[in-house]
Amino acid sequence: MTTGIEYDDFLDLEYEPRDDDLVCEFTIDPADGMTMEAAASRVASESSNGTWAALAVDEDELTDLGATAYMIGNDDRISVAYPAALFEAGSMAQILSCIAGNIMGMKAVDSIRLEDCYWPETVVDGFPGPQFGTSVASEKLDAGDRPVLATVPKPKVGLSTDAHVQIAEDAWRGGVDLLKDDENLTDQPFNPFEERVSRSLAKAEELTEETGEKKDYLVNVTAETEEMIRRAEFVHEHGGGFVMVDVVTCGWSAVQTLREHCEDMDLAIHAHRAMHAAFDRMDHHGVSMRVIAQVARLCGVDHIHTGTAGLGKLANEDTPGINAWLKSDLYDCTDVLPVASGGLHPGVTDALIDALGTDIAIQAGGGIHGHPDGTEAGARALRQSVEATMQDVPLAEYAEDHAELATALEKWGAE
Ligand code: CAP
Ligand code: MG
Repeated sequence: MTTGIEYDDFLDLEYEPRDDDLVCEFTIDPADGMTMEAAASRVASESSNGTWAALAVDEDELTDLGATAYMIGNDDRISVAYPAALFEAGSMAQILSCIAGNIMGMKAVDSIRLEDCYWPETVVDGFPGPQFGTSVASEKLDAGDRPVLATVPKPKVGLSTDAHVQIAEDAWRGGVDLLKDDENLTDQPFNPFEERVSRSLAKAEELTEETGEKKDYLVNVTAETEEMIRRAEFVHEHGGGFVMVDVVTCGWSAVQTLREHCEDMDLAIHAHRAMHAAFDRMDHHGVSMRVIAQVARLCGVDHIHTGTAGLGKLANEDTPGINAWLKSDLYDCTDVLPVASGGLHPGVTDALIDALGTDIAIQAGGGIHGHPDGTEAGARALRQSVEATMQDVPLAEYAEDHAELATALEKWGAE
């Protein structure tokens, strides 16, 4: 017997999602003349197994993989439930082609934003998740209960390898745990990858010995996938414990492949997110940072940049607290270490920790290397600002007998 599948078939306000449905919450703005219901059913249809034409299909041949728009709530929110069987196990590319694919450009909506997802066990099981997550603070570093501190040499590109390694040495000696490559520093002739990595990691070992605190390096391995794996192996062979990857620009499938290789090498993955704002900056269209963080977590990153709670230089979605990002009613990613970065300096540390807690990494480039007395003093100032905050002492008071912090506060002020 044949039957027709039409847009209306994808709306059922009585439907109760099953435990193994993948549920997506979207904000939509229906096109002129389109009701919320009509737009919602089109979203569910086009992101699962419907299309614009009513299809006559043989019921015996049809596996029902249709999604159901089952809730139309306040604030233009709709909820859509997708049967887990719609998805290929372990393929983030395939999942996103469904739930954040063609529907982003369909004429039935003037705008549409994927805000949050519930990822059922059956889908989660296809992915590795983080290998270390927040445990890097004590398992791979000696940060203990305080935030992990990282720094990215500036200028972000153009420094010679000599200058890069010198900055690393100064920053580690001053008290940061991690050196980090900038996103546009990979393997350029002025600072080639292998020389930079081997020399910096050798220096990290020296400084670990000298300071008695584990020093390591977030090495940017971002590249074409096979080359990226080769670079990760190079990091491992030279004693590094971390790699950094720009997850949006290099793509989720590449991140998944990297994660697989990192398992064997015990490498933690630091996720930088350049280009995320192309998806999440507009509050009415695209994909929220929350969903990007969920996707990154499933693919297996250990750290992810999540913004600065409004204290830094970059426009972020509202970040009132880490839970708002990494834990929603639908999904919990709090085993991933959130990284606050972008325009940070010692004067905002107390406000930052107040907003985000201590289970974070604080990454500062300009806020360390722009210190009037140089990188080592800048690193000391950042570390002192963390000590003050951990001891509940106001920054200005702590600065009275901590000269580097005093100079930083004078230069950049405090929150
Ligand atoms: C910060 C940074 C980071 C951004 C990423 C930069 O430098 O190195 O890439 O913070 O942003 O290149 O701007 P500064 P986000 O510390 O000198 O500002 O964490 O929001 O993805
Ligand atoms: Mg950067």
